[in-house]
Amino acid sequence: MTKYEYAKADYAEIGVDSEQAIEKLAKIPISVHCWQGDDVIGLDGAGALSGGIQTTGNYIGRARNFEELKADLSVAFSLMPGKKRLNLHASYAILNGEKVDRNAYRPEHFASWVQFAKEQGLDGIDFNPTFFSHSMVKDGLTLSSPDETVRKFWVDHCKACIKISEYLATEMNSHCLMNIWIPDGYKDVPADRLSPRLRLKQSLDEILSIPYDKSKVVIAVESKVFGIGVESYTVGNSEFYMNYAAKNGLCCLLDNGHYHPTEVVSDKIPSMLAFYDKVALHVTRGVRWDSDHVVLYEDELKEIAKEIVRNNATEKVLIGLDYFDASINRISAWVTGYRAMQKALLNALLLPNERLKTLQNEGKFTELMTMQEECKMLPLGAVWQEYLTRQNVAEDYFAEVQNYENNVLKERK
Ligand code: RNT
Ligand code: ZN
Repeated sequence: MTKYEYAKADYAEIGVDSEQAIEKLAKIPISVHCWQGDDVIGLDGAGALSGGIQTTGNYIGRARNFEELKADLSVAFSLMPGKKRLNLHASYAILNGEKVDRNAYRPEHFASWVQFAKEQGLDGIDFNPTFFSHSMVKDGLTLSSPDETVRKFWVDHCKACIKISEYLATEMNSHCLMNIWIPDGYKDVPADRLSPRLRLKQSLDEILSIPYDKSKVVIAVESKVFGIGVESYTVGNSEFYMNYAAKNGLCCLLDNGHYHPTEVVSDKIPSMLAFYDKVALHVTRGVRWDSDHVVLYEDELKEIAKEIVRNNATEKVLIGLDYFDASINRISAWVTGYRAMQKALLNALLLPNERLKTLQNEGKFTELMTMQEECKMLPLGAVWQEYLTRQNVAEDYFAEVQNYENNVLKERK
C-alpha cells in the first residue's frame, strides 16, 4: 500500500472521505495578489509606496516591468496547485506611454492582463482601486479629504475602476471582486472624528450612483485599525464599513492584519455569514503589527479555513492573499503563502466536521476535546502529497525557484 492508501484508510476510520476532500480542494478559488512580485510599487509610475503600508527587504529580482512581473507570476502559478485567480491593483495599468491619470483609467489599460490570465487558464480576475502612492493623496486623505478636488479625483478613480471591474468579469466570464481600501487617517489625535467619515460616506454614495452589473462586480470595503504614520485614527474602521456595507448591499472584506491583536478573523467569518451572502478575505500574517508577512500554515489560518469549510461557505467566502515580503525570493513567497492557504483548507476538509458539531450540540465537551486533539495527529501530509501529484506539481518547489533565481532574477540589477 502507498502512503496515501494508508492515510485514506485512517481517515475512513473517522468517517472522512479523503477522495472527496481532494476533489473539493481543487475547486476552491484563491486570488493571488500581483503586488507580492514588485513590492507593491505598481506599473503606472505614479509614486513611491505610501499609505501607511510598507515592504521591507532588498532581495534580488524585484519585477521592474510588466514583462518581468508576468514571467515571475507564471513561474509562481506553475507551482501552485488548484484554482487560481489574479488580484490586480489599478496601479498595475498598462499605459504604454499614454498620459492618463488614475481618474480616467479605462478597461483597455488592462487588456494585456486579461490576455495573460486567459493564457494561464485562471479562474478570474479581481480588482482594487489604488488610493495610495500618488500625488493626489493629500495630507494622507483620499475619499475623505476636505479638499473637493482631491475627493472628486478619487471618486472618479473608483468609478473608473467599477467599469474596469465589469470589463474584467465579462472577459473572464467570472465575477470580479472590486475591493475598496483607502489609507485615510491621522497620525495624531484628531479634533473631528465624524466629518471625515461623513465625507467618506458621501464619496461612496457618489461612487455607487453609477449603474453596474451586480452579478458581475462584487464591491467590497476593507476596514483597518491603523497604519504606519496614521496611528491615531482611521476613517474607514470596522464599524464604519460594516454599517455601510449592510445598508448598501456591499460586501465586507476582512484582512486578518487589520484588527486588534487578540481579535481573530476566524471568529468574525460566521458572524458575517449570518448576515451577508458573501464575505471577502485578505489572508495575511501580521507579526506584532500589520506587517504582511508571508502566510504560513499556522493555527489562526487553520481556524479561518475551518470556518469556511464547515459552514459550507466555500462559495460565499472569497479568498484572496495579501502580503508582501521583499526580504526573500518573491516567487517563493507567493507559492509558500498560497500553499499554506490550501493546506489549511485541506486540513479543514479532512475533519469529521459533522461529528464534531454533533458532539458540541449534545454537550459532550470532553469527547469533543479528545476527538479534536486526535484529529491533529492524522496523516494530512500524505493526502497533501497525493493532491500535489494529481495536480501535477512537485512538492519541493524550492529547487525550481532557485533555478529561476540563478537564471533570471540574478540578471536584474
Ligand atoms: C493595506 C491593505 C490593502 C493593501 C493592498 C495592497 O493595509 O491590507 O489591502 O495591502 O491593497
Ligand atoms: Zn488587505
